[in-house]
Amino acid sequence: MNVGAGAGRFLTFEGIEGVGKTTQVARVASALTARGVAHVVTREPGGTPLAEKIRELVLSPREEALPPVAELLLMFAARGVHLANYIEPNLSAGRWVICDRFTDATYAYQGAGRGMNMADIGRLESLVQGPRRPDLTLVLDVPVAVGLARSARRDLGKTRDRFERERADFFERVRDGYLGRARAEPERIAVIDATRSVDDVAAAIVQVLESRSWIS
Ligand code: Z5A
Repeated sequence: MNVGAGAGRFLTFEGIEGVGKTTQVARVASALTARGVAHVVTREPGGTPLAEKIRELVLSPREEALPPVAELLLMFAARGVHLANYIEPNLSAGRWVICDRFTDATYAYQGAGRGMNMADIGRLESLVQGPRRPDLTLVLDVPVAVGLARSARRDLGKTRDRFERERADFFERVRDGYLGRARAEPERIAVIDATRSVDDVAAAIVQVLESRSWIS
């Protein structure tokens, strides 16, 4: 769904673990604040009190296995809540929504990573989202070893969640999944080389927004 004049824009950030999404979401939010652009920042899975409960269910390691199909359905259950109760009302009010992960993560993690059927994911996407898609998705890209090293440094001594316990080959499939989606939808998805410094990555993202004349 493309936004009309005056409506909020829907921006999503994607990438494997540790690429710097959270860091860059904060930077883009500052850039929008500096330009007087009304916006909210949110994340998936989660973003509302109820959707955050689902996040806790999906991410917490526990003894009983969470089968991939249940993981997939929980991602979309959280998304349905988040869209109805937070994303759509903010877009309707004219605010930009900056979201740390969205449905491209489902294609990359549950599809490319876990091997769930892409057509099934597409059906759930239509069911839950109707025509709503991000206006722009920024895939922050680094080699898997770089992302994992960054998150290991950040999380030293902390308990790792269900995804952080995955091995490098899982994240290689996820990264390939993102890059494949970017090749298939180059107008919506911009790949940003995130091996550079935080400032350089932030500047590259602002440049993408300026090149679309969304900000100046
Ligand atoms: N998931 C899914 O499977 N399916 C779905 O549909 C959705 C999600 C929506 C949620 O995790 C998990 O849910 C996610 C996929 C799954 N699991 N994984 N993996 P999350 O989004 O909450 O957390 P995350 O994806 O693991 O992100 P992260 O580890 O928090 O990383 P990040 O936000 O991309 O990075 P960061 O915290 O901004 O930076 C990491 C560290 O690197 C930190 O110390 C920074 O200071 C540093 N950093 C950042 N940028 C740089 C640069 N440019 N140079 C050097 N160092 C840097």
